[in-house]
Amino acid sequence: MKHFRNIGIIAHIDAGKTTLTERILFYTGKEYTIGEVDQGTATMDWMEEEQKRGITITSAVTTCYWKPNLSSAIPTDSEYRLNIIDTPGHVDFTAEVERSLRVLDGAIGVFCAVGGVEAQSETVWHQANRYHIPRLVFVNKLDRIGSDFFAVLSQMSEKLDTCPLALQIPLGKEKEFYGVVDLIRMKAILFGEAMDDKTFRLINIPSDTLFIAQKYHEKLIETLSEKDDAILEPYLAGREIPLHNLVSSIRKLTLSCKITPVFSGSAINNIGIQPLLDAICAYLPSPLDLAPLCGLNSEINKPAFRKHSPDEYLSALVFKTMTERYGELSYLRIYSGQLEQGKTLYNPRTNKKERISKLFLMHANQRDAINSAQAGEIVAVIGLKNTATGDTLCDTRHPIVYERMVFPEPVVVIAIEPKTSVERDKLAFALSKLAHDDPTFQVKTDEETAQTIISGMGELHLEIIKNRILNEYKVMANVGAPQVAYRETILHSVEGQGTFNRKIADKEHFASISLRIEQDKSITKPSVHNLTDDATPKQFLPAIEDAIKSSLTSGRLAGYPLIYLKVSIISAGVHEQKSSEIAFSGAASIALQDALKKTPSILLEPIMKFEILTPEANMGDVINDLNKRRATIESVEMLGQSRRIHGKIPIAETFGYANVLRSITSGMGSYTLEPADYQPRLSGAASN
Ligand SMILES: Nc1nc2c(ncn2[C@@H]2O[C@H](COP(=O)(O)OP(=O)(O)OP(=O)(O)O)[C@@H](O)[C@H]2O)c(=O)[nH]1
Ligand SMILES: [Mg+2]
Repeated sequence: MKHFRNIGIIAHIDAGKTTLTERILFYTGKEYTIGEVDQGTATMDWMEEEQKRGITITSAVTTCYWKPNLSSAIPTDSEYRLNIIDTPGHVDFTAEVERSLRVLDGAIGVFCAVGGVEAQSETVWHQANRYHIPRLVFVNKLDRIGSDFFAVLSQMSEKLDTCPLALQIPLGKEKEFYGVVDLIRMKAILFGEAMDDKTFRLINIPSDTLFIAQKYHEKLIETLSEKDDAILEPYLAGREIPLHNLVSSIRKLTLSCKITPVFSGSAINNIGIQPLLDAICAYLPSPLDLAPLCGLNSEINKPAFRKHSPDEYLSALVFKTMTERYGELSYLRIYSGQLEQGKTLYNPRTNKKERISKLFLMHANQRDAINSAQAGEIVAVIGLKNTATGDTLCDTRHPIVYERMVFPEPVVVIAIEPKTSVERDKLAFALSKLAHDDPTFQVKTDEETAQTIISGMGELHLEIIKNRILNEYKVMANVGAPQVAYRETILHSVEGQGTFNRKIADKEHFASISLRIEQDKSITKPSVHNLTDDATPKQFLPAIEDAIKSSLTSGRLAGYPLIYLKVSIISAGVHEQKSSEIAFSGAASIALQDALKKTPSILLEPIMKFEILTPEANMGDVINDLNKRRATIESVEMLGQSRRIHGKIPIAETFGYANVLRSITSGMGSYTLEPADYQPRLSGAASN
């Protein structure tokens, strides 16, 4: 396991993640030819929609092997096993990044040398911070006009709460970019020019780069000495620091997230790939470097721990499911123990046993059947019947539940209806499968109009889903225009009472509840809790919670879900014989409706954080147009001849913005949006 590396490739859209991953597949010998995003031949972008659009939509997993050959500081006789997940950069597919980061041990951030640290790179960086994932950065596209490696270093210091440590600097610039300088060994590395040439050469640093290389070498030693006493002491004594001491210091500081080593290259021109592969082995963690996992023993409701070891009881997390024509493929990260084909596992959430009928090692959409797998591996299985993304699977006699990942709420909705009644069942089937696999895609029926409403993270997300329904599931359906997924909240804190006293199937049911609801902007998903420990009998709390949460999915104002709400149970009336889950569930719903009647509700609209890149010449027009769209402009950044505008805008004002920006900037502008928060919508919103 010492030689396992589970890593993700994360960044802003178009930074070159897939292009880099394709090179990794080629250099490690996994693929014999290089797949290109632009030609629709990338192995990792295997979905039809991905190949057509040249963007990644779904995260793809692969396994390859690498024997380090550049760094004499790590043993070169061992082969490292790299399990890699290439993630999408578009914010609409943020769920793919979240679920991948949840099960990965390390990551490579890919930044464009022209765009620098762009919006989505910042977002995924913070996502990775939440999981304390050690990272390396690959500054890509150094062949592009306007590229600036050192500007990216400064942006990393300014925008990301990390200490970037350049372990390389580029050789040459823009079209003349031709290699990298290894600042640890103080050698230049040149790469074979032919596409299929995997060789590289170490030469002395050319004289025109020597001065700056020495400056950054000294900076490297200085930074390490500031953070690591093992380097400080020889540094102060003026002693030469052996190469392996530098490497082990960098490894130690990377694993504790105190520094981020930075590399340079041009994926499309095959520059800088082998040193990056060496660095993955040298600096990113193996599962053995990680702390034991903490979960919950669901039987006794107490914390439980598992070491990252094949000798422990089995535990694994399902991070992705993919519905296929003949069944469901579930992706697992095995944390402890060993898994064999035919084994029966336990899912504590559903309280059901699951049998693994087949086990696979995945390579994008291709699969190799295997008989067994162990702790530290990422595999896919078929045979699970009642297991969803986020579920833990474990040994049947030793239950453990790990923390689930949290996914954001959808912000855009569209109506969809079958063209004929024959298509109705087919549509329902397609929607349920798509929603099962994608936690940020939801399906709802409008109670008044009986229309099917689907919701997702943005226009592109829903467009892809629409195309999959029409092309993959072959359903003939009409799809409406995108509309805002509004929310509601209450204005005042109020109390409500509810009593349930009914005879159902010859059995009396009784319960009463008194509760308080109040607005709390720190809570996006409604939370329910007991005001005092004995406010309700504990065994009925889950039923009460479920009833309240389901009542909150439809507000009184316009039927939108309620958010920013805290519900406190003040007291409950119990009858020894008659109280039941049904009674408490009924009483909770009545009490909630009673409270909601007493306070006005307001409509909330999703506000998006935007980042717009425009040529300097068009900036005035872009800003004038934004002002008409209720946007708030927060700052403008200079990037050579371009300007990057940051701010916030209601999502309703962004539909079709791609065309608007294209026309203002003659196709030169680009933008990204990501959900920020919800703000009151003053009037005329409910009808969109
Ligand atoms: N000039 C230049 N272009 C590159 C380089 N690497 C990638 N590209 C181009 O950048 C575009 C995006 O590359 P991708 O690899 O699809 O980027 P990505 O980060 O995977 O994008 P998403 O998965 O959609 O977020 C493609 O047109 C690539 O050919 C590079 O080193 N130099
Ligand atoms: Mg990609």
